[in-house]
Amino acid sequence: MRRAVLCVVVAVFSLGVAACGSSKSSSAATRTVQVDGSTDKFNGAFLAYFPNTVTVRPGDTVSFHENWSGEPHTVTMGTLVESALKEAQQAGPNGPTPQIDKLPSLLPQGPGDVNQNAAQPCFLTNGAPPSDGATACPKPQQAQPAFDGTQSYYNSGFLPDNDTFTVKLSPNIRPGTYSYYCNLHGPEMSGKIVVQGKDAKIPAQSDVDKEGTTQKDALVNKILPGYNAAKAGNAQVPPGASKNLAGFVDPNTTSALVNEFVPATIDAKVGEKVTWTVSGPHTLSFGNAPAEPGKYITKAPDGAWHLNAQAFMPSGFPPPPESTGPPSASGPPVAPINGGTYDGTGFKSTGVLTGFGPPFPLPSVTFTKPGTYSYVCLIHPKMGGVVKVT
Ligand SMILES: [Cu+2]
Repeated sequence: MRRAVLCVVVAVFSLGVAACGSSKSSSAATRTVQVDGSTDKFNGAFLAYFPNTVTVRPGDTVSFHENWSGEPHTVTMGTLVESALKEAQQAGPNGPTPQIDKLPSLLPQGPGDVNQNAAQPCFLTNGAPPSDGATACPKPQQAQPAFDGTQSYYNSGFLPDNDTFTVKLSPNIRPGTYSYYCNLHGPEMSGKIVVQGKDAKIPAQSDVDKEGTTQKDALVNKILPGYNAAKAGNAQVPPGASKNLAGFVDPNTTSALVNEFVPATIDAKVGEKVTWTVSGPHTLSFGNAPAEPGKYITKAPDGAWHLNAQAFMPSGFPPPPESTGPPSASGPPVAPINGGTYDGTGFKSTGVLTGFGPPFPLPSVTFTKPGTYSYVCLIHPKMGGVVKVT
């Protein structure tokens, strides 16, 4: 009798999901994790999964929902990833990560196309994905297999806007913790699937959502003071840099990027050289662009993903400075890139410039005619600004 009452109580509180007594085991649940995200505080990107840990049971499903910010992501797991992430964690932020380095990355380090071995879905029972970026994994013979925790490589491939990568967990997966990461952004963008026993009670989706929001808000709150200071004209920039910002990154919070030009409107005189400090990866693109902002990766009929190379190449600007390795505090604080003059004719673009520490790229343009010049970043949607020249 007592047991029956308890059964009802449990059923009410868990909406009938939890197992009751020794009756049938729980029915399978789906839990959704957000990939990247947005905030009403600024136009930005989050190199994170929200929440970064999700708890499920064998037979459940984890759905990864992509929120397109212009930063391309994947959800990539498997035993090769597991051991590479463990190594990276032990090595620390600047330590060597040979195992991660051996796994394919969505985009090449320098110029080139999307790497198909990282950008196309790949489900390998054992062995490594092809090392040649032009070669995709063999297509699965059947539908995407359930994830059983023993596959060597299990990769969503590139996730376009609003896409969902659905990971059905095998009923036979062993309880434990399974890690995944974004094969472009590396170990710093990673998350965990915690698999409990098959009769365990797991957090409801509303709790999962709440935790994700809390984690995202924490990132927003860390970056807001610096962003607000920049908006008020008090940007903290290295010596020789400009207070006109193309993007803002807090050095202590690299999982969040502000993708805005600050200030949004720059006033300049004819003949004045206008200079920006680039933080994060951006282009400054004037005139008719070869691609819409954020729409630089497209799928070919054969399933391959391709980069609009023109959108990423400089036009009317010198080539971006060669990267000489990771950002270093001892090097020069800025790298000036003189874009010459512009009178509003034609397409003029810096190409992709990246600043995550010194030397910050410092592109400049001298406007030779009065007018209002709009410009955008071709990587990040809704990242635009105006230079008013009088
Ligand atoms: Cu941008």
